[in-house]
Amino acid sequence: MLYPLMTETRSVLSLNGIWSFKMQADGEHHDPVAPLQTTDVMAVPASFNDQTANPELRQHSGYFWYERDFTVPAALTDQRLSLRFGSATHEAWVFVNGIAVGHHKGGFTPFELPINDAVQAGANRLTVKISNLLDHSTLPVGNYTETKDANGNTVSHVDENFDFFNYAGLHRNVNLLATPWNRVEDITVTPHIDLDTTSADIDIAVKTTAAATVKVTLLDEEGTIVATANGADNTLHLDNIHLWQPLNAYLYQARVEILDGDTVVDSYTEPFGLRTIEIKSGKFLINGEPFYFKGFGKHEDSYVNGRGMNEAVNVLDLNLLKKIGANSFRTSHYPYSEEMMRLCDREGIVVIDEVPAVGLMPDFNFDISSAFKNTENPFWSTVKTQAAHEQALKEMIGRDKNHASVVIWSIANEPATFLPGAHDYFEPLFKLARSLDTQNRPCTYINIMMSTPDRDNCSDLADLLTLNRYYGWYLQTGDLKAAAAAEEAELRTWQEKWPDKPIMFTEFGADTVAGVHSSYNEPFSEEYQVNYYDMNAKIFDKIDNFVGEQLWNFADFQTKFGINRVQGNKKGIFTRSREPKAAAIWLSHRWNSIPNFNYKK
Ligand code: GCB
Repeated sequence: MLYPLMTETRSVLSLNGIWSFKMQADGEHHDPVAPLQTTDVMAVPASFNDQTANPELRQHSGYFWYERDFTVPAALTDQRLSLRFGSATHEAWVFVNGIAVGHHKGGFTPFELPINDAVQAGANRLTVKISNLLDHSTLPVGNYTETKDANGNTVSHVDENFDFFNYAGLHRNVNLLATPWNRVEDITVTPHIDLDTTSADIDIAVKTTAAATVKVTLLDEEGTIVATANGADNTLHLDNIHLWQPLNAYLYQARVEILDGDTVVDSYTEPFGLRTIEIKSGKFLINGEPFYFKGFGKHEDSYVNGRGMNEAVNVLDLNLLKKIGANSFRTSHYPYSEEMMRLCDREGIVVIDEVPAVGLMPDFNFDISSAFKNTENPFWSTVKTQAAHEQALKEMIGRDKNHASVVIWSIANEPATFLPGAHDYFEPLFKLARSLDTQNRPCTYINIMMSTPDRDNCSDLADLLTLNRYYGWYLQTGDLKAAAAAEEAELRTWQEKWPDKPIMFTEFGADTVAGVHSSYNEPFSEEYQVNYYDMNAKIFDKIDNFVGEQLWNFADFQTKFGINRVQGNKKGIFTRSREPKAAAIWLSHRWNSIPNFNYKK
């Protein structure tokens, strides 16, 4: 799906700002034919949860209404008008002037709804009903229950089956788009790069809404035309190419035009980078060289905005990431905003892109040792997420397929692959992901600690082994010596079992309360976090096929209430307000001395 761009033929009008807002109380209904009766307001884009001073609203599970007026300029009414939501979390029903114009389920991907039949030039009213409900058919997976209140009304409850707060609302940009009727609908860029001759054949496939005369122009970073072609399916040849390199990005632009004689009917420009990705003999090669991942699992999470897009925080996070010597992150546990993906392309940040498939386990809790015993749970025969999972993969890959920054698709975070039935569930999803990506990026799932080499049922499906391990935290708590022995033994077993698959940690970490110190290496202290990372680093350096360390987490983040969390998860290297803990200094020394390439000879 194309990002909304203003071009000579297209207008993008922002509908961000202050909207009217109303929580739908249990037993209440609202007919969008009438304007919303409310005095509450919410800023968009942002989660609604942390903008309110009302605890009941913050925690409410159910339905919410957003509404605002907007003006359609008369000059645009001849064009195709649509509303485009960067995301609406988790399900949205959209009405214009009380008329239903569309619906979307899935809280982390964009959708666009045509509205010509519902709008007029001048004043219009836009109403959006949102649900934040999750259950065993949605991604993420929530535990849904109902009770009755004193008036007999149904009260919904969602218990997150995962470790982040269920923020909701209009999380990303809302725009009114005016585009030509005959327009460019999609562009797929597939480079075939010859590293020896530094040349590339670039397939550009253009989807238009009707048969059209298409012209493609490739421009380099200076804006110089480097190739042109006519037609919707073309291969353009470039010599002396500039590669997109980690932390040294180079972006070309593909300008795609629909022509009617000399008249430009539609015009759209898609940025893209040239880089190769290959897995060979246990190494992860970018542009032919063994790459070492240094970085983080992150969250879209900041004060007040919640999970809402916060571009200033995105810029700061990438600056901190570069300063600490990192080169990559994972979009744990859902696709991040399109703005963040474009920023990563531009900054040369390497991204593992993840669908919101989190919570695919029987019962989320922190007692890992008990789950080791639970090997016969029929979870995979009861879960109903297959359709949502397919849709989420289609929408994520459809949105992000052209991003040079994306080097791996993550098909799930910590699914219970140690339980029977996991392989049957995942095999079609891996097939689907591979069929959707013309760039053939490696696919993986993020392996949970209980899925050890002897118990995991799915590692044959993944191109590499991406492991989340908490030796020294959830297991061997406070005993780094025992943790080190267990961790090294497991890594060696994986390497023996799959000698050609690169191995990396996609999570490892220790909760650390900034300002807590200890002379006794106590868990939760800043000292323990440093020692924990030091212990891990020594093991990583001993394992030949270990190609990267993405720790958990970049910053402290908000979670649901619970006895294991004090105002959220404290495994950040930075606090939630992005101040460094002691481990940030330690990491900066380590990572700034590890090259991006050829670390493991
Ligand atoms: C995990 C999850 C992540 C949690 C983390 C933790 O394995 O993937 O979502 O936040 O552990 O801190 O427990």
